[in-house]
Amino acid sequence: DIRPITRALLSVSDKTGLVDFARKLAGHGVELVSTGGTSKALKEAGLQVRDVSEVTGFPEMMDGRVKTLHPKVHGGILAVRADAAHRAAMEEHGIGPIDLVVVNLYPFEATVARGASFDDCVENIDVGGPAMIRAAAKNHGDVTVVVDPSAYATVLAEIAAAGGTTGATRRHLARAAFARTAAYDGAIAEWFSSVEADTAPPARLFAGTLAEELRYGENPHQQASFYLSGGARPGVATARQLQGKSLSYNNLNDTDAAFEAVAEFDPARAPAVVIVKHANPCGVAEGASLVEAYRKALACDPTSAFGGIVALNRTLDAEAAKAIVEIFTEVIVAPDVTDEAAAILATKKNLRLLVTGGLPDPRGKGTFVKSLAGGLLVQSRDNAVVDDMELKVVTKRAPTDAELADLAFAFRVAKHVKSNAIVYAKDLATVGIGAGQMSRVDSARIAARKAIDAAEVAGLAEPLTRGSVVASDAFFPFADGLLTAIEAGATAVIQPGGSIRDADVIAAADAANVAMVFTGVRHFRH
Ligand code: 93A
Repeated sequence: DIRPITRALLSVSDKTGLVDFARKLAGHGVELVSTGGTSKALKEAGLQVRDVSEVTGFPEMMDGRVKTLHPKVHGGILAVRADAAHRAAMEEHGIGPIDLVVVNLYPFEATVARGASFDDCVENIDVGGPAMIRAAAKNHGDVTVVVDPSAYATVLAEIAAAGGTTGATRRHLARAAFARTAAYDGAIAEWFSSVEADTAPPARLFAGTLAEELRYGENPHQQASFYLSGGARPGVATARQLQGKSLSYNNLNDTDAAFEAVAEFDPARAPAVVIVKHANPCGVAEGASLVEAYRKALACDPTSAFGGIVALNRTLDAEAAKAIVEIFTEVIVAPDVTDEAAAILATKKNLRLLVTGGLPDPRGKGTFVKSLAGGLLVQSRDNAVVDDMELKVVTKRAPTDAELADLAFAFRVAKHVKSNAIVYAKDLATVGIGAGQMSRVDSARIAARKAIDAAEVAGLAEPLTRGSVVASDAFFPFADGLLTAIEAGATAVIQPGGSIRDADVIAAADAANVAMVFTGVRHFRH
């Protein structure tokens, strides 16, 4: 299924590699047809080019808005070569075949990015280019379409080897072509919603650019890929990987969870560390140094931390790096890393190290997309932060300052634990985390049980939940979950409140001299 190339239409805004490519095409006897600026560039390089206006019999007009939108162009691209009626139509109307379409579009995204005026952005919406790209991609059975200079070499190599392109390459290029026009239109729609109103729903739901084909998905029998959706937020998508194997689907998912969680902790206040397993934190702590924060986080659940993801809110230093490599860790992610720390990690070849260049703003806006069978769910990012909440003391006893600090800490963590989330904390470190249970009381029990296990590992007389505080991501529907926490040793509680049985829950707290605050804000996460 080799298709020879006799005539190429070149119309590109990004002229990278153009002259060299066109010269080599001409060397293979390909006739070159081109639009204004592209044609000029080729002629200046001494190549023989036919202007598209000569082919169409129309001048380029209306500031270039109409240059290639003509049957002599589109007929030449869309005609099915093996179809006698199509060939007859070509003959009748004097349409010559176009076997190769080389188009890259008006730089709409770059125009928006440089803050150009509304009219400037509109003028940079390409119409003729996408039409040719889509026509060529549709007719990939006969026609080769190239939308990016990175494909020039492949096309030349096939022409040199076989006198034309292979069907597999044409199909692959067609896919890339539709991906490009889809992303282009997505960017335009998104720009319109951004100028319309702050509140307009995102126009572009799944028009990211393919960053990487992943080895597999959550499981080896699932296929997966990783798309970038744009935006300059520091995070896993834009991070630089300094060492280690490429990231798997699960690595990316877990590392994102870890980094978003650690970003809740203002680096100006204290160093903080989050350890994640299966997208849930299994240890979180602030400390006087990163290494102290790491050891405190690790102590929460050292069993689960094995093979985990470690996220830090400050530049990773040598002391912390030494501590982290003491156990098997899959990924480390931090805003930056010192040379000394990087050298320590370099001894662990398989350890993946990501630097992000900064932390995302926990209060920043964003869009979350989740797929369900036959549709997508879209919501704004949970950017509520406990420091902004009006905490209401609902019990007879108010929390002490130390309890209050731990309560805010625990609620910050609970935001990043899958619901139902129960988080025990003491001295700005988690001491028990219950995640993802269908019943809140089970989460409270599991978190307490994990604290008992951690105490055993550490050889402590009693679990660290004694004298701890507890956070719940949503209200306690009954007193039972709270009673479990009190039994485990919690002396103060933070929760949204709002249950019809709040009075029962408050009475249970008062009976145990436990202090409780309501946040009025819920942090479900699923
Ligand atoms: O304004 S357009 O939408 N109308 C057209 O008919 C048309 N044909 C090609 N833009 C059109 N193009 C675009 O012009 C191509 O997609 C390419 O980006 C650009 C190349 O123009 P020049 O060769 O003049 O630099």
